[in-house]
Amino acid sequence: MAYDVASEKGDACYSVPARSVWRLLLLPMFVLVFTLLLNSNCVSSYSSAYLDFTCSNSTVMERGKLGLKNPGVCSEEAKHLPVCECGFKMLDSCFLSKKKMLEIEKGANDFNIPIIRSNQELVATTDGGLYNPSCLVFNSAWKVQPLENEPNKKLNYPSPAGVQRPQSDEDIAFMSILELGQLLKANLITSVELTGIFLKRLKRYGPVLESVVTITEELAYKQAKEADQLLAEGRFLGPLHGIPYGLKDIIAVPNYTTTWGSTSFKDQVLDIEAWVYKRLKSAGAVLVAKLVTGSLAYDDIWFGGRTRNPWNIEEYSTGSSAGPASCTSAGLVPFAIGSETCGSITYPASRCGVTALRPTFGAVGRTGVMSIAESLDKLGPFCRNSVDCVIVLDAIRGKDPDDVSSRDIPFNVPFSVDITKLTVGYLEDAEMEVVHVLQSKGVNMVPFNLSYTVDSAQGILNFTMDVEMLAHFDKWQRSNLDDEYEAQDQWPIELRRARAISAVDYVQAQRARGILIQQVRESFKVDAFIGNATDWEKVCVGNLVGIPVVVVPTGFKKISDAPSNDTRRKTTITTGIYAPPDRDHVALALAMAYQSVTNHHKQRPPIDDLGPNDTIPGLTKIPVVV
Ligand SMILES: *[C@@H]1O[C@H](CO)[C@@H](O)[C@H](O)[C@H]1NC(C)=O
Ligand SMILES: *[C@@H]1O[C@H](CO)[C@@H](O)[C@H](O)[C@H]1NC(C)=O
Ligand SMILES: *[C@@H]1O[C@H](CO)[C@@H](O)[C@H](O)[C@H]1NC(C)=O
Ligand SMILES: *[C@@H]1O[C@H](CO)[C@@H](O)[C@H](O)[C@H]1NC(C)=O
Ligand SMILES: *[C@@H]1O[C@H](CO)[C@@H](O)[C@H](O)[C@H]1NC(C)=O
Ligand SMILES: *[C@@H]1O[C@H](CO)[C@@H](O)[C@H](O)[C@H]1NC(C)=O
Ligand SMILES: CC(=O)N[C@H]1CO[C@H](CO)[C@@H](O)[C@@H]1O
Repeated sequence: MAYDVASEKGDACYSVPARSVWRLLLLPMFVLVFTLLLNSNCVSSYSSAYLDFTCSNSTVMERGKLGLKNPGVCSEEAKHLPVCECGFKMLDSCFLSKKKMLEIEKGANDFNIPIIRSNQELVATTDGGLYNPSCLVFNSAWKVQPLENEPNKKLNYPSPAGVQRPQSDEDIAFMSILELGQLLKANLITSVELTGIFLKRLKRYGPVLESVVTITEELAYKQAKEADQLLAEGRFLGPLHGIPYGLKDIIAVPNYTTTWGSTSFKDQVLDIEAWVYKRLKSAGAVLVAKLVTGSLAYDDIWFGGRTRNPWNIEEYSTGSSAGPASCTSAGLVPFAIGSETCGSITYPASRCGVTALRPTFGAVGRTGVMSIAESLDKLGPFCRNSVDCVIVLDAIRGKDPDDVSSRDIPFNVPFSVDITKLTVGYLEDAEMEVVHVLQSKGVNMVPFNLSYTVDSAQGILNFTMDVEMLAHFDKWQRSNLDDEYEAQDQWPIELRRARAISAVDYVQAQRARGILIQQVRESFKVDAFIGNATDWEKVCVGNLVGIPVVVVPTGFKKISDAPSNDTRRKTTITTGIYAPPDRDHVALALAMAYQSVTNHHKQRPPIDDLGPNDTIPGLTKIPVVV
C-alpha cells in the first residue's frame, strides 16, 4: 500500500524533502505523469493495485513518449509520493486527508470521467473553438447605474369584492395576499394584528415542522406599525402593503443571523440588506421570519433539524427551500421567498403542495444571497395561488445594479393574456386534469415532446453547479469545515469530487450547455407546455436553460402505509407549467386560468389533527402558545 487510508491527517504531501528548490522543475512532471495515469487503465480498473503506483514508476518508455527533458528528477523526488497524492499536490489540495483522496478518486471514476468523455465528444472533436461557444457571457460593466425612477411600471391587480374578516385566525392565515390586502384597506384588520396572528402560528407550528430558523419579531412589529401608520395617512404602497412574509435563510437581513442553514455559519450576522429584501421592504411587506434552507442550500437537513411536510408530517419537505414551502403550506406565512439552483423551488413546492414560481434566470436580483452557482441560482415566490405569485414577482423583479446576471425581464400583464390564442403542449407525464381544464377554457392543447439530442444534461448540471459552488466555498472546504456538514453524503462528497474537475472540462460543459440551449430553443414550438415538475431530467434542463416554471397543486392521493383509512394525511400531486425565457406571464396566466375553476390549492394540511386513529409517535408535541 502506498499510503495509509486510515490516517485522517491531511499533511502527507508536505513530507517531501527539498520542496522549495525542486518545485518549479517538478510540477510539469507531476502533471504529465498524473495525466498519463488517468488516461491509462488505472482509473477504469479501480483496485488496490492502483495504490501501488508512484510517480517514480512511470517507465523510461513512457517518459520518452512524454518527451520530458529531465525524467530523472521526478523519479528521485517522487519516490515517496503515491500518484494520488501527486495529483492532489498538483491541484494545490494537500489539505485533504488520505481517506478523502480515495473517496474522491472513486467519485471521479464513477461520475466525472463519463461526463468528461461525453462533453469531449460533443464539443471537443475539432480544434480552434470556432463552434459551440460557451454560453457563459462575461459582463465587463463595473456597475450598471440604477435608473432614477422606478424602472418598471407596476401592474394593476383585480380587487376581490366583498371580502369579510373571518371569525378564526386560522381562516385569516389561509387567505391570499389580495384578500388580506382588502381586509387591510377596508380597515377590518391592522398589519400589527395580522403580524401577531402569523407570529403565533410560527411559534406554535415552527418547532413541529422544524421549518423556522429565526422569528424576526421586533423588526416585524416595527415594519407593521409603519405600514399601519402609512395606511392611516391614506398612503397605500400596493398589494404587499402590510402583508407578512418569510425569507429563506440564505437571504441577508441586517441585525439577524443569516445562517445558510449550516452549522459552520449558524452565528453569522451579515450587515447586508439583500436586494430582494429591499424590494419587499419598499413594497410595504412585513418580514416575520427567516425560514429554513437545507444546509448550504441543499435538501431539507439543516443545523437545527430536518424540515417536515405539513401534508404528512411523518415525511420531510425535501429542499432546499424547505422552510418557504413548509411554512407557506401550513399557513405560517402568506408567502415566502425561496431559491432554486436545481430543484430547490420545484421539489419542496411539489412535496408540500404549494403554488410556486421559478422565474426566468436573471428576473430577480441576488445581491446579498448566498450563491451556489451564479449561472444557475434564481429567487422565486411560494404562495397560496398563482395570482399571488404574480404580485410578488412584480414587486421583486428587475435589474439589480450589483448582480450582473440580473436584468429587466419584459413582464407583460398576466391578467390580460388571451389564453384562447395560446397553443400549449402537454408531455406524456402531464397531469391530464390540467390539460382538460385548460382545454375547456379554450386553450389549444396539443401533445408535445421537448426534443434535444444532448444526453448529458444531468452531468452538465453537476459540473456547472459543483464547480461554481466549490469556487464559493473553497475556504470552507480547505479548512475541513465540511467535516461538520450536517449530511456527509451530500455537499462534502460532491464538492471534493469537484476538485478533480479541470477548468478545461468545465468550459467544455458550458459549450455542451450551449448546444442544449440551442436545441431546446428550436424544439420549443409551443407557447408553453405542461409536464411533471419534479422529473430530474426536466429540472436539470429547465435550470441549465433558465426557463420559468409554475408549480401548481393538482390533487391528492392516499399516503402509503396509512395507519387508518380516515387519516387526514395525504400525498400531494402537482404539475409544472413551463414557458420560454421571459414568458413567465404566459405560464402564470395559464396557472391562474386553471386555479380559477379548481380548489386543490385551497386545501389546508393537517398538522395537529391527523384524523381518527392516526398518531405519529416520537414527534415533538405541539406547544400551545397564547
Ligand atoms: C441594527 O440595530 C441597531 C441597534 O440595535 C440599530 O441602531 C440599527 O439601525 C439596526 N440596523 C438596521 C439596518 O436595522
Ligand atoms: C413523444 O415521444 C414518445 C417516446 O419517444 C412517443 O411515443 C410519442 O409519440 C411522442 N409524442 C409526440 C407528440 O411527438
Ligand atoms: C450528479 O450528482 C449527484 C449527486 O452526487 C449524483 O447522485 C448523480 O448521479 C450525478 N449525475 C451524474 C450524471 O453524474
Ligand atoms: C414526476 O416525476 C417524479 C420523478 O420521476 C415521480 O416521482 C412523480 O411520481 C412524477 N409525478 C407525476 C405526477 O407523474
Ligand atoms: C381500509 O378500508 C379497506 C376497504 O375499504 C379495508 O380493506 C382495509 O382493511 C381498511 N384498512 C384499515 C387500516 O382500516
Ligand atoms: C379506532 O381504533 C379503534 C380500536 O383500534 C376502533 O375500535 C375504532 O373503530 C377506530 N376508529 C376509527 C374512526 O377508525
Ligand atoms: C517506489 C516504488 O514503488 N518503486 C517500484 C517501481 O516498480 C518496481 C517494479 O516494477 C518496484 O520494484 C519498485 O519498488
